[in-house]
Amino acid sequence: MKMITAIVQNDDANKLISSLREKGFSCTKLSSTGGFLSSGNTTILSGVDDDRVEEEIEIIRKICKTKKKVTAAIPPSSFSTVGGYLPQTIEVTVGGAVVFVNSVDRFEKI
Ligand code: 2BA
Repeated sequence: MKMITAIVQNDDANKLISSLREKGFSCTKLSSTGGFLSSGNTTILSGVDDDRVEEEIEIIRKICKTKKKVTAAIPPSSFSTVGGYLPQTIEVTVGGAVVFVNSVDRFEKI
């Protein structure tokens, strides 16, 4: 078994969860915050049999699209050091999804 951890944009999360459930994948949705932009995103945890990992990743790939976000050239988390200075903005490409696949040593429902 593997644990898929997918960090996705909030806009994509509900559609992704519905699609995963339709195909029989179990998942848990967590509210999370990106370290760079300090804005909300969604982390989805999904335990999946080894032979279905690629199928789940394909669903994530299909639904989670890249997006452009405009942020301060100095990320929001360091605003307090800037004082009255208005920082320049930069455009960053976020997502579609950041996906980690880890092996699960043991899985039990008790
Ligand atoms: P954030 O950390 O808020 O990053 C949002 C986007 O900002 C990133 O999109 C990337 O395009 C850009 N970015 C991040 N760090 C940067 C930097 N030092 N300089 C310039 N641009 C930077 P994604 O790469 O698609 O990441 C989306 C979200 O996924 C991240 O939100 C973070 O929550 C998570 N993430 C990405 N890589 C990760 C990792 N290695 N470990 C854990 N979480 C990760």
